[in-house]
Amino acid sequence: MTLRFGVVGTGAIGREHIDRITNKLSGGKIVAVTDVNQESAKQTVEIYQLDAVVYPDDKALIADENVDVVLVTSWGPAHEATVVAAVEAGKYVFCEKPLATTAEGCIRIVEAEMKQGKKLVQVGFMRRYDSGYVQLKQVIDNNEIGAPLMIRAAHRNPIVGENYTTDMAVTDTLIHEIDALHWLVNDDYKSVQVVFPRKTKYSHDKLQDPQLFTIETNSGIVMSVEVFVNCKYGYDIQCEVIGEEGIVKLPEFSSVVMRKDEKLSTGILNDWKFRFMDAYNVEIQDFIDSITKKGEPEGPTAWDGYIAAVTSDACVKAQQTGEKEAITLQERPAFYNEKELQTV
Ligand code: NAI
Ligand code: ISE
Repeated sequence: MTLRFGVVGTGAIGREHIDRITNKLSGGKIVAVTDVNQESAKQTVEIYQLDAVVYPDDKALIADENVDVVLVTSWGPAHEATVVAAVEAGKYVFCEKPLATTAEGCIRIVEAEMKQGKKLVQVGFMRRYDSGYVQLKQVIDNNEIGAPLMIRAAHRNPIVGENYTTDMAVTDTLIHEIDALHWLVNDDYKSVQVVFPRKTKYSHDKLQDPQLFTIETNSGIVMSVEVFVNCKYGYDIQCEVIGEEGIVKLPEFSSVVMRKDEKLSTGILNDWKFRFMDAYNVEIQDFIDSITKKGEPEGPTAWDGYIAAVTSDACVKAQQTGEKEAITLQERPAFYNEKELQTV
């Protein structure tokens, strides 16, 4: 069986996913595309030599009976409407982060999905498929370092554009840690506080950079997460979990070690595309395989999208108030209890 994908949004990551589904993975095929920029949609069909219909909008694409899965890679604010419409039409959905830009929007998706009586939606939190994070999770789940007490993490991008603002450090960037860290320790968040250190000269008026988030979980684990998006030197993701019996750290991305000019050096990547290339491949292959074999996606759920949205709102509020802000989730519906927080 081949899953037939319709893609909404043919920008950077939309094209990356089209390329991997078409040329790298198995069991999926792109049969339809759309973009508010119709030229981009048409170009994408040409570049990847797709046998796909170009639709004027997401509604027309969702209505195509040849589309089994809607791949949502448009801008964040457009996600909710597309996901709700696709779920109501009974289609599977793979949605890039954020699932929706508000917690209320995520709840609307959750309700639409529960009405269909089965899981249809997976959110693109690819860190859960990165081999380093998977190893960290195994160590924690096997109780090898005892109870986790603290986490030190960093999300560093070499540079961001002029349109990247202070809140985007949360909604665009920290959101990956927000998802990955509660999944790692299997605990929900309780509160967050933000500190702004001295600002780098490479930032601009509308961006406080770097930022330091202190996030506490219900069991009392304290996580210190740095977001620094003009760090200059590369794309660098760090995570260290300090437990009662030991410490475990995300492996460095593997790279050759060079001896040259009286120096010993290893490269650092400069883009998320390269750092998480394998994770994106595993993530989408797993999405295809679990639907094909089990009839449901098994990765991060719409409820995980909701947790991320609530936490992200609290983090943005904490940026504004400087105070410790509560992170309060609704009760998890039983629908999302089964097979929750999956590993690969
Ligand atoms: P982009 O700006 O390169 O592409 C977005 C495309 O969506 C554009 O071509 C735009 O014209 C189109 N679009 C916007 N609204 C639309 C609508 N209502 N209907 C149809 N098309 C629409 O952005 P990029 O970087 O590809 O990001 C897309 C999404 O993927 C964002 O939500 C972003 O946060 C997420 N993302 C996730 C990453 C990850 O690591 N998981 C990495 C990069 C992006
Ligand atoms: C981007 O949208 C992503 O999702 C990347 O994974 C992240 O590292 C980057 O900061 C975001 O802008």
